[in-house]
Amino acid sequence: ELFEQAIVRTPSENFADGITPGFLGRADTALAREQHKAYIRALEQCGLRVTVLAEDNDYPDSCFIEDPAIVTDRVAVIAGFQAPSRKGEEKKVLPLIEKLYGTKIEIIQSPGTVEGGDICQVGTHFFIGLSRRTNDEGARQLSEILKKYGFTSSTISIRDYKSVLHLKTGMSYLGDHTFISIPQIANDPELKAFNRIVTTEEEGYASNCIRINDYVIIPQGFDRTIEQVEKAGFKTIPVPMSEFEKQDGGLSCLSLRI
Ligand code: CIR
Repeated sequence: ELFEQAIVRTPSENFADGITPGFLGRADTALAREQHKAYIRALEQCGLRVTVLAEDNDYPDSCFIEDPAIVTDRVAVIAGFQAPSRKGEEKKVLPLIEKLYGTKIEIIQSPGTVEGGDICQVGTHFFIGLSRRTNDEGARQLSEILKKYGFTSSTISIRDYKSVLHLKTGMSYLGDHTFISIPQIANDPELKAFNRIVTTEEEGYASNCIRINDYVIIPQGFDRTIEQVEKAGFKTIPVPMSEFEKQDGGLSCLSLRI
């Protein structure tokens, strides 16, 4: 699949006040902004046109712009947040989504919740993560919507994996029939038919990476995983992610890719 453009949002002044498990210490907003710039450069290196939305201090987690919407080549789905402090972020991306998708927009309705980080596209199929953030009703609504637009879907539950926030926190599709995932998810029956690159426990964070056109953008410093991905035949662009990792945010989370 070819991508042409990406949407990102600059980390806000109060970025460090977002939801975090706290294990890795307090995030440094200035550094997060530096890292965000490097991320944009990596997207551009992959050939994407990048739209940078202004920081939004109403929502400290708003740079994680993958969560409020699910974008496809046929329809955009406005997500429904489970996380109370993030409810409303979806309204902030709506104007831009309307500009891009016109009437081809669907909305997850309460009590359904779906966060974009739980959605993993593989061609015309979508894996929907059942997580602490995406509930069964949200998944049901999303699968109906996808069906209406000619897509198929299935679910993968990550609710037993306490440290995994969203499905894509622990796995990514790299194209060419290949997944990368943390050890727990690698054995899920849904992934059986694919080639799998499995990270070590220690390098699980690097299982969230993104294939864009000819490259895989992947967190810097996860050398074993980067080597595995390169060995599998992919070209990598490592980018620094430490401040986003502190906020439980994955690399995919920082952009919407269309
Ligand atoms: C949150 O807990 O919602 C944010 N601190 C991080 C969201 C990261 N989203 C993602 O990896 N898809």
